[in-house]
Amino acid sequence: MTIVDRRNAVAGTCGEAEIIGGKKVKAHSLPHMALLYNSKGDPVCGGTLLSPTWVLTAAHCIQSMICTVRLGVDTVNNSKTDGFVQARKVARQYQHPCYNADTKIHDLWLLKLSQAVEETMALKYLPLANTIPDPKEGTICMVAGWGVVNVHIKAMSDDLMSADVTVIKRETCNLTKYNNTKYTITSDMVCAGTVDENQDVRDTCQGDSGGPLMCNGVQVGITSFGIGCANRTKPGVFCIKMCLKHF
Ligand code: 4AZ
Repeated sequence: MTIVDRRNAVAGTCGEAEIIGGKKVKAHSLPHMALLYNSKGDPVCGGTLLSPTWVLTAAHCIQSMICTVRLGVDTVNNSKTDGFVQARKVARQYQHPCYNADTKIHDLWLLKLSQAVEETMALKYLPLANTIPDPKEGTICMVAGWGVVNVHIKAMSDDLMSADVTVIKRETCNLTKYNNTKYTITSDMVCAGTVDENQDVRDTCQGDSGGPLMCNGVQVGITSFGIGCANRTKPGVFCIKMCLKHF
C-alpha cells in the first residue's frame, strides 16, 4: 500500500514524493486476508479467503508460480512462527477462462488449498455476496495488502497496511489524463484513488494485487493494475466482476 504525503512531496528535493507509510492494520483485524508466496518463498500477491479451501486472487499473479498461501498473517517476518498463521500448499489453480493479459479483463484466479484451514479469531472466511454492487463515484472504499510502500525501494511491506480510496467514474478514468489509453476501463473494472487535492495520495502498488477492495464492508473487487503507483491522476484499477458464476 503506497501512501504518499503530499506535503512532503512538495517540500522534498527533485520533486520526488517521499512515502511516509500508511496505516498499519491492527493485528488480525482483516482475518480474511491471504498472503501468496512464490516458489522461492517470497511473498508476491494478496488474496481473500472465501471458504475453508478457496482463495480468490488476481490472474496476473500467475506470473509468479504460487506455491504456498498463508492465512492469519500479521507481519511477513513473523509469519513462520506466529501461532495464528495457517499455511497451505496450493493444490489446484483455476484462472478465469476469459482473462486477457493484454486488456487485463477478468483478472481473477481461484486457488484451491491442499487442506482446509480452520476459522479462529485471526482467520475468517469471507464468501462473496450473491450480488456484488458496482460502487458509485465518490464511494470511499478500503484497500489492503503487503505491497510496496515506497516506490523507490520497491520491497514488499512487512506489515499489512490499509488505506481508503475513492471511486472514480469510468468516463473520467478513461480520459487520457487518468489512463494512458493503453487500457480501457470496462464495466468489469473500477478505478479508485485520491480525489481530494488536500489529502495525501493513497494507492495500491505492486504486491497488493489480488487483495480486496472493500466498500461499506462488502468485497466488491480485487486489486488488479495501474499505471505506476501513487500518481494522483493514475488511479488504481480493480477487477469487479467477481461472481463465481463467471468462472
Ligand atoms: C501491480 O504491479 C500493481 N497503483 C498493482 C496496483 C497498481 C499498480 C501496480 C495501482 O501489481
